[in-house]
Amino acid sequence: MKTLNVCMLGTGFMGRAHSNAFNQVGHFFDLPCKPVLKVCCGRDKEKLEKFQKTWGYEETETDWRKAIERDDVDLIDVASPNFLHKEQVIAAAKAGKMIICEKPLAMNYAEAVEMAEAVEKAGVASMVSFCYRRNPSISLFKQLVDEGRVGRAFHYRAVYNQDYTISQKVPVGGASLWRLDANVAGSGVTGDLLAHSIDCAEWINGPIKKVCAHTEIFVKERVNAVTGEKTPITIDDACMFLAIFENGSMGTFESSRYARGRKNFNTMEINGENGACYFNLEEPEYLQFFRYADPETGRKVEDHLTGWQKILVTNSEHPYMNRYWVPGTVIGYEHYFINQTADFLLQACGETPVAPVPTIRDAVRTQKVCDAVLQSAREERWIEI
Ligand code: SOE
Repeated sequence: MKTLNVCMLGTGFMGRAHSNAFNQVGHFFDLPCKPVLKVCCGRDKEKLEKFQKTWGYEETETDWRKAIERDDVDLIDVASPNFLHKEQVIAAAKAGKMIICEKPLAMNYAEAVEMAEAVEKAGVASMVSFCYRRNPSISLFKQLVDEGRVGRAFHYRAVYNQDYTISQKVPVGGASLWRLDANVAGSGVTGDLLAHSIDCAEWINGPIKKVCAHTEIFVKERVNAVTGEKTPITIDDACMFLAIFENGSMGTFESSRYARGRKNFNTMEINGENGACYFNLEEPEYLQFFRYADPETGRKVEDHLTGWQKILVTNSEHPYMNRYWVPGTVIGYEHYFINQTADFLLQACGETPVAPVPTIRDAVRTQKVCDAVLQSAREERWIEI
């Protein structure tokens, strides 16, 4: 079988999630090629060596430019902090490598456009890691909408809340808290969390036409984990925005890292003429579906039978589930990464994925909406996308 040598840039949370996916994907999917963990790259030597041993990389490299240019590498996986994405993706494209990039794609829309142009010029396969699309319940959510079971959409609602920055004592910067530093992350919850919500929303309900947002910074200063100095915080800690979709439906989006009690609370709901769907990542194996009318006949479901149905998404007929265990047994967070890696490898090798992957060009669109949200908050007005 053809092998595909992987170079991983980054040894943090996402470096681990992606490495695990490469190790596991061949156990569950019939692939035309076998990923080989060739080299991992990071700046901290000790951490890098531990990472290499844990995930089984053949070699290590501390200079990402050298790693990208290696002749024995086919695929660059950009799992580094956001400010590095642009340079690394463009270098990978110029070197003719396939690219997987973590979200948010870039620090801003202008960077994202440059990246997409470089990738298209090089003609290389790409994917941005919007992993939640590959949760089987969210995939089923999209399937039901595409099958017309929701019908004309009126409302779309997304919430993505966490609570890990409430304490003023949480520092900014360093390996674990770079997401609070505007120079490293680009934006706060808008790029980190709402990018997921926007990606799913547009995938399921079509393009957003305009947005009106408000953002908040609750803790204005934090100690920098590296320098020990007090540093002003400039990223959005919380963001809420209204959206109008091109199909005429109305959207509300809310995200915060100050939602006490919420750890990774990612929900989405659509309400249409024929039905509704609701997903909550705290119960990731379920999709809730309200059937009002049959999409084919238009006939209304009998009154005494209408109500929310809680579908346990573990049957072999459900997206991705025929690759795993028997009905009734659930899969978890790491499987969204395994599923997206399978789709990427299938698509890149000319075979049919379960669902087409979001390319770097697709993610430019998400970045455009994120930028419009932040602009709207700054200028306190509606912004057309
Ligand atoms: C932030 O805490 C974070 O790790 C995001 O960066 C991920 O994209 C999200 O899926 C989980 O939360």
